[in-house]
Amino acid sequence: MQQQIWDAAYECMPREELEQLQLERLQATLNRVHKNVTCYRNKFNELGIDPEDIQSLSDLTKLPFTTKEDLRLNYPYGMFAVPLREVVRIHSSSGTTGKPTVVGYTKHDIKTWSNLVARFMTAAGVTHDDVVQIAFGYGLFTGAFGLHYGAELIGASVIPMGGGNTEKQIMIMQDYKSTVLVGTPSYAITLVDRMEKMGVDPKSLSLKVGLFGAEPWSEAMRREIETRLCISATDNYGLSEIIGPGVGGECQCKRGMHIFEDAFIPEIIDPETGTVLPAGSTGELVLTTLTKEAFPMIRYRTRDITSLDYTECECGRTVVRMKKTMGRSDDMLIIRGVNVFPSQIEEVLVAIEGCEPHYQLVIDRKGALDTLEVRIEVTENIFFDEMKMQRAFLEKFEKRIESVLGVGATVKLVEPNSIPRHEGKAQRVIDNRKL
Ligand code: DLL
Repeated sequence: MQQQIWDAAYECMPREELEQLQLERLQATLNRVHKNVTCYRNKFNELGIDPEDIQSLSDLTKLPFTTKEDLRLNYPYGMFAVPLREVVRIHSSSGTTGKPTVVGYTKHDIKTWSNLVARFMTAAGVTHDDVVQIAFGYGLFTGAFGLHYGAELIGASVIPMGGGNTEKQIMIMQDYKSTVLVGTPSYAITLVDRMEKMGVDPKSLSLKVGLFGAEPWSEAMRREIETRLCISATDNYGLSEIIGPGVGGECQCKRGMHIFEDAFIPEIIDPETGTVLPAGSTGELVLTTLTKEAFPMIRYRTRDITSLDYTECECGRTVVRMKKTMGRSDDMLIIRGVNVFPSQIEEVLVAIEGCEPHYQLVIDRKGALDTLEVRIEVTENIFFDEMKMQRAFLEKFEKRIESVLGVGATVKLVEPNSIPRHEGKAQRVIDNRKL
């Protein structure tokens, strides 16, 4: 498949050359963090590691992991590798509990970031002829600014719409002839639901591509978005601690998200033991940054569960692809001894007419027994249906959920839009057992 490539020199680099570049950049990064970041210096010293000891990429495993806890302990600026006067931007992660993590960018980091985002936007099919509507919230969250910079660098026309305001989004989409929609996949569903209610035919719009990310979504949800919105829907991945969006994204082959390996080294570890797993295994993604100045991260544990595919992609890019993430290792729930990923519910929901892929799991403990309640947003028709119909609907659900998850659950139907969203991301789990 003939596809545009933004930065072919890096995206299509032969692996041997790429690994040499990674090693040089890794060594430079290690020298800088050892010199400028007390947390890293202390950790390296404790293990008796000197940056000089890292002579090959396989030596990476000698280095300690960095976790969210390290960032919390060094709140707010303790992990910065440059003086604050060189930092031109501060963002913060969207966690819902405790202190947020604070991340910084130098002028050069903003350039790097824009370039990385331009790469995955180009891979998804965005060009300078496009009109890009950004439906992420502008603010401390990295989503809107990141995509905004990438689209501007490509030379597209950017509409900085921001999050929410669904009817206005639709009006702008119609009047300004937006061709690209950027946001969370769950917001794409909210938009298309509202369009249906307003009698707006998605075919009458100019939209052709959707760039969705910031939360897990299944292939079934992709199919639903693509058919209902009549667009090509692509996935992109990132996290504030690493750079925000721009770690990776799908090309038009949609067989995994290309990780830009000249800027990041990905590893997959066993989340229980920390051991690096062989290529192709599923485990927790660990990332090391190679080009960041203000906020370098060494072996950061993302908690996201995925696997890496090093085979060459049809698009011509040689960089590795990560699979859609299954969920987070810290989201994995053990309910009555069974491992449950909240995202498993989504596949069930998308297959049943009348419900939205918006759900929440509430776990409690009654005596020694864990209980699971699954709250599901349903369309208004079903919500206001007769009790008898609702009962039949609920029973169907409970059966399917039990067969997919392997544990029984009580299903509760809730009104559209009643599950809280944080930065547009739905809050999927409430675990009352920990309280
Ligand atoms: O969500 C950065 C971002 C913005 C990525 C816009 C893509 C688009 P945080 O708020 O720090 O940063 O949240 C990072 O969100 O560790 C994943 O658990 C989850 N996440 C991000 N992208 C995806 C994705 C931004 N495509 C956390 N699929 C990450 C699944 C995702 N989960």
